[in-house]
This record gives sequence, C-alpha cells and structure tokens, in this order.
Amino acid sequence: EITTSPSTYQRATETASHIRSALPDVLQNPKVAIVCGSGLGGLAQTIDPTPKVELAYENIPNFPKSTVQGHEGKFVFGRLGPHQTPVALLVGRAHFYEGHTMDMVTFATRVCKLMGVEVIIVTNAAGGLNQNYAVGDIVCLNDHLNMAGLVGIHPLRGPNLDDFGVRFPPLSDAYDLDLRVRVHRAWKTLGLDKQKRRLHEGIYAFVAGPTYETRAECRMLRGFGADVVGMSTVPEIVVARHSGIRVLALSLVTNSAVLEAGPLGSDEALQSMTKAELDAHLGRGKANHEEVLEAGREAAKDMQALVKLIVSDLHEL
Ligand code: R1P
Repeated sequence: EITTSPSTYQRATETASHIRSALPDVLQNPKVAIVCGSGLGGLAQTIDPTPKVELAYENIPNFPKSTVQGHEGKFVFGRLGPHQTPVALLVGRAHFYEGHTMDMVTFATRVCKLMGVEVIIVTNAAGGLNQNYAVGDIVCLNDHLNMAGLVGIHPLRGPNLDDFGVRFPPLSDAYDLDLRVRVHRAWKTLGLDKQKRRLHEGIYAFVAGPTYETRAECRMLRGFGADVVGMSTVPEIVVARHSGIRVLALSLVTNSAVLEAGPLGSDEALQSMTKAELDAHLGRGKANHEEVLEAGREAAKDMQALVKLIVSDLHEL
C-alpha cells in the first residue's frame, strides 16, 4: 500500500483554507506550530485568550481523529508569550499504531506548512534508555533512529509530493542547532538548571508500537545509540524537514527502561523467591500509560514554561 498520494497536497490545501476561514486576521499566519505529546496538552491553557480559536479535529475536514488518552484532539490558534507570537497548537496527535496511515499521521504537519509555519516544536512522552536519565528529565533531541522507516514504514514512501519537497531530502541537519541553543539558554533563564530535573541532548528511537519495548529491544536500541524511545515524533519531523520547516523536538522522560535481561526460569535464586518478590522482580520497568501521563502532569509546568520562553524568543520570525 502506498502511503502518500499526489492528492495529499489537494486535501491539505482544502483543510488549510477551511481552518483559515475560521480564524480572525490576527491568527491567520502562525509562524510556530507546537505538537503536544501525551499528557502535555496543558500549554493550550496558557495561550492568550484574546483571540483564541479552538477547532476539534473531528470538525476539521480530512483530519485524523485522536483516539489515545492524554491526547485531546484539537487545533488551537492564539498568541503566546510577551511578544504575542501567533502559534498553532496541536493538542493531541495521530499515531501509526492507532491504525492511521503514515500519510494521516503526518497530515497535520503538511497543513501547518501550507498555513505558513516556519518552525515546529514537537513534544512527546518517551521511555528513558540512557541510564543517566531520570523520570521527569527533558531531552532536547539532536538525532533519531527511524526504526519503522528503516524497514519501509516511511511517511515519504510513494510518489514524491513535489509541492512540498524533493525526492531525497537530507536529514543530517534535521535538528536545528540554533533552536537547540535557544533551549539551553531558556533552561538557564528559567532557573531550571538549579532544580532536580535535568536537560539532556539525546537521540530518539521511533518504534511503531503499541506494545512497549521488551528488555531485549531496549538493549538493542541502547546499543544502537538511542537515549529515548517512543511511538511518535519522527514521522512528523521527517515530513516537516521534507517541506523545509525548522524542527525542535523535546522528549519528557516518563519511565526508565530496564536493560538487564529478564529472569531465567532455571535460576535457583528465583525458585526460592516468594510470589510477591517474584512479581516485583518481573514488574520492574514494566511501562504503563497511566505512569506516562502522571510523569507528564508533574513535569508539564516546566515543559510549558520552556516552550513558552522559546516561542516568545522566536517573535522576530
Ligand atoms: C505510550 O504511553 C504513548 O505515549 C507516547 C508514546 O509515543 C505512545 O503514544 O505518546 P506521545 O509520543 O504522543 O507523547
């Protein structure tokens, strides 16, 4: 099955003009788009309410529906920060594991391009593979491993959409250095460097999901150099870069992967464990979405402050 078709451009054009018709003049040209990851949608509440327009995905033509808990499913337009930077906020995203094609997973990114977006800030909740990372740390991505893409589940598969970009786009510079510098600067300005939560630079491995990774998969990804792992972000980044949008990506570490091998049935120590001890042993590092959302709630304030400061710093675009 081919995941993109030339009509994607027509559909995105239709969607962009539908959205524009719902916006007042002052919000017509958002230069910055922000994608809110699992549990990170609170940013929408910090948008200046005068004026602010919210459009539910289900009422936007051609848009994929959001079905995951913690992803509200609305496009919010407004102005953010002291310089009133016009922004488009995607509160909730479509994931491949929900059953959407890669074309649909990345459709909103293409709509953003047609609306004039120049910078996209993509956030996500991710599992920490790097053992120096703690739950609640924030990772500014500087590279990725497109695990699904490398085996052919790729958003640019199919006829090239020349209206957006070239057939063979480079990705060696995908993670904009200037924007990453701004993250580190904002982190200091906000005094976050004096707190427990730490900021890292790292590599995100994109897997298709929806199962969380096994211990062996975590070891493999870590061996490949990945620092965090998740089920989103990379398709959006690939499509953004294809059409020349500058990219900043931030992961919130919501759980820590256990890299050691699982217990062996033949291990004598295991045989003598009580059921409670064994359950604790097996349960170590067992990820769940509630834990992901909880870590998001805790860190959301800092993540929001960080994104807000970076965006207001971008008012000159
Ligand atoms: C798993 O808990 C979900 O959280 C993350 C994973 O990718 C997966 O969808 O969501 P976001 O990447 O959308 O933040």
